[in-house]
Amino acid sequence: NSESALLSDYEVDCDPTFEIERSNLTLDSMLGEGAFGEVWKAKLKRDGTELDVAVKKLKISAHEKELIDLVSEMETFKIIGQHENVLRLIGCSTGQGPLYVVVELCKHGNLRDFLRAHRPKEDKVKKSSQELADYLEPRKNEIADVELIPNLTQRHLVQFAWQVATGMNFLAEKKIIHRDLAARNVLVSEGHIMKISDFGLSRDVNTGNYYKKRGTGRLPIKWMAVESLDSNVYTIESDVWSYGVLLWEIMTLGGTPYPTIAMHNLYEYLQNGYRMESPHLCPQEVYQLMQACWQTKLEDRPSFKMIVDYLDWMLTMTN
Ligand code: ACK
Repeated sequence: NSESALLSDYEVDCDPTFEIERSNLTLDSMLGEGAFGEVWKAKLKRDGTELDVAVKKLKISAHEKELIDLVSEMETFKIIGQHENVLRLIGCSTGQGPLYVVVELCKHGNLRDFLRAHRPKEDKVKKSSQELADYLEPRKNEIADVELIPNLTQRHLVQFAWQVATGMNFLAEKKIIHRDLAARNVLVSEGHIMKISDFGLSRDVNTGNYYKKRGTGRLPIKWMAVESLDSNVYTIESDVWSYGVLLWEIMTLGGTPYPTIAMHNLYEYLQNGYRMESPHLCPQEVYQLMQACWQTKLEDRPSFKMIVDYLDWMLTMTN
């Protein structure tokens, strides 16, 4: 199964508004890879200048399923439009050769690893067993381009959370459900701007055209709302639940949610009303927001608009 054979099977439409001439792209180095896809740092020649970009492409090992995922991610990108806190599609190369999806480059990598890079190296503070378990997890290779924020404060963290909520509010207005919101799927670009990414699973609730099962068959269990675990229901409100888990990840500098609970037991815990404790030194107002996001009843959870307003209020109060 070569990529071009797959492409010809599925006839990826050339969309002139987005088409990028393949010869204007130079792939420099690989930023990351999964089983079936790769992300490359690349240069795009455009109007006499060179722009740093990221290129998503499939590996030879990819199947039609992964191609469909990548194509629908691209289509979702196109209908989303532009927002500062949502990863922007620059264009794509369809025509002859493998499909390239070209997006803006986020030089600081994903939010989870970015936060983890800010943890003190030598930690003399006594830790709870939960935090300890989390610390023992191997740290991903440091990303070459990560510029640490000196003296990262709670305020920075709340600002990150505000940015993500703003991007999610924009998606919610467009009736897009993300379905895989997590710190690993938020990218950090120049100036520490948060960009929501990974629309491989997202779905336009108007048309239902963008529904897909997860590529690898793995589900983001620890980010899933109780009703998604229970009956596979995904809504804007289940994205709000995941946002609460992401907020927890932010306030723990990239902690792993429910570190002491095995994935197969999680549903029962949640059903019995168990929720994660407040992270160490987390402002009460932020923990209350997490708890609101984890309400069992969908209608009891705040909307992204309410979350943005609430965080706005917090940032104003602590200015
Ligand atoms: O965690 P990372 O550094 O951030 O490694 C993964 C890898 O590629 C596979 O997804 C990184 N990545 C994905 N999209 C981009 C992008 N637009 N800019 C920079 N890095 C990216 C991601």
